[in-house]
Amino acid sequence: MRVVLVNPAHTGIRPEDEEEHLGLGYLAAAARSEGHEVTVFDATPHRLPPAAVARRVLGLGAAGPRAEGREAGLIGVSVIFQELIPSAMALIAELRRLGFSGHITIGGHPPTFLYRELCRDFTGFDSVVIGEGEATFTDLLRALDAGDDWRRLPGLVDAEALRRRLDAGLDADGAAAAAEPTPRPLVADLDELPFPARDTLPEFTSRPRGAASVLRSRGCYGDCSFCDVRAFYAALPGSAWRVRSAANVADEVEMLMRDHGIERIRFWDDNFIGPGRRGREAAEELAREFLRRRLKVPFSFECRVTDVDRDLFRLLKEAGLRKVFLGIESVVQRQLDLYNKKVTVEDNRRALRTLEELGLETTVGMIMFDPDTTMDELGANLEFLREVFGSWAEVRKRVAQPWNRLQVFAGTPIEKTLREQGRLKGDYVRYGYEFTDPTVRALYASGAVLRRLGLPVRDAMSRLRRRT
Ligand code: B12
Repeated sequence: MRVVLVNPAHTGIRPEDEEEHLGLGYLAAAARSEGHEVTVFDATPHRLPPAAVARRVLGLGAAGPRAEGREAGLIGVSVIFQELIPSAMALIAELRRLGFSGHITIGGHPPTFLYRELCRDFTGFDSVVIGEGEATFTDLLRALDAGDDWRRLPGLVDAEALRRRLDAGLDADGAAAAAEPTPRPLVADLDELPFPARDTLPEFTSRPRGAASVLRSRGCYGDCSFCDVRAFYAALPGSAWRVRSAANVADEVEMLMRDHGIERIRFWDDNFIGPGRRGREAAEELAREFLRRRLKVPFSFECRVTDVDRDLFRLLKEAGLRKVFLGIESVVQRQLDLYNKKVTVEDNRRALRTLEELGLETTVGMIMFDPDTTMDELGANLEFLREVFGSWAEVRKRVAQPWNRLQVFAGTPIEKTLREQGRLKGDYVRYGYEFTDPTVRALYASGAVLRRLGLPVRDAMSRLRRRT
């Protein structure tokens, strides 16, 4: 079957931060391994609006190398960011308006948690793939190709059936329960998955950027209240944290270096260091495999502060580790507890110190604004950042988004908490909440403006302090 996979443009990502969509690369490779003809169109590097993406996918107007869509049996639309739901739905509406009559399926983290709402609020798509997509997607293609019934496949929501039940006036819970998909077990052995089809992502692999994204494991043992990863994998039967063998990862990295001239690797594992001894041993094995093959490829990853272990990280550095992203989030214990980080302020300090001593470049993620943030807490976080990084210029370089506020995503514990407290505002595209402290509210708003002007956060604070 001819298949087109599409990612709507994420215009919120700065061009230098764009990453290849590994999920679509994995799906393309899985479908190809069963003989399907697959193309991928990631609209992010092109920054095209949904209507233009639909025309491009269907080969209307500017006929490019990807004019195959019209004859496709299936178009798959990825929704990995909640804020892209409107673009994805507009794209689907436009595909239908332009006459595409094949199957349209959607998948990703947001649809996994919001399939009921999406079926209630939008038409145009036929099915929703829940959770990890490879096996459900290939089953769907096989069934469509053979003319078999696809509606009751595990891991799949029949969107039309769910809409009918909702229209028939069943209450939302009853309707959902009646059309609940059968869970699809997680991929037990990640080594069995074919490598992401890199030729379907030419915008990235043909760029003279020299860096590629690789996914070595899936799942995280942490349970941070703002993150949906645990719910995404834990909702499905099977071990939520799985890691590829060191040899399998090194094979992919070698291929990227050989076939695509890649010189740097960014591992996008939810948490590079997995749980307990098994997690550490797997990281060690990878380091030893890189050293044994003399890959000498600089790499980066993200992990939890409590994973930073001097001996392990020394070995990883020897194997090529250069850069670590740590989700510090805060040095206020109330916030660390609210985010369920299960770490102390001292754990944060220790991890930063160890990485510094090992000479590893460290960037950190902070969530300084939550609904109950106080001015004193903001001050404590800013002081900490300045103390550990030495200057405000360095803070701006090392902190991914200093003015970050707690974002609420579907499927996360914080979504549930704020809803139960009656504090969740807005709809699922962009949940919001009010700050309790009016000064913090004003500061956040002014900070957003200052940020756009490129002024430092500290100025915003001192100006506001002078005014209050
Ligand atoms: C790499 C990455 C990025 C990259 C961009 C990735 C891209 N392609 O555009 C960068 C670094 C730019 C980024 C940025 C951000 N990210 Co990010 N990112 C990731 C990360 C770590 C890995 C993505 C990945 O490769 N996954 C692995 C593949 C295999 O999984 P997948 O993409 O989900 O695809 C599978 C299934 O979902 C499904 N599927 C997906 N699409 C489709 C489509 C079809 C048709 C089908 C059938 C199935 C299907 O099948 C796939 C194969 O199994 C994920 C975490 C994660 N586990 O996914 C977060 C994640 C996507 N990011 C997230 C967030 C919040 C952000 C930021 C907002 C963070 C921030 N505060 O700055 C920013 C947003 C950008 C901005 N406004 O600046 C959230 C999204 C939550 C949400 N519900 O919206 C995630 C889930 C992390 C989390 N747990 O909270 N991110």
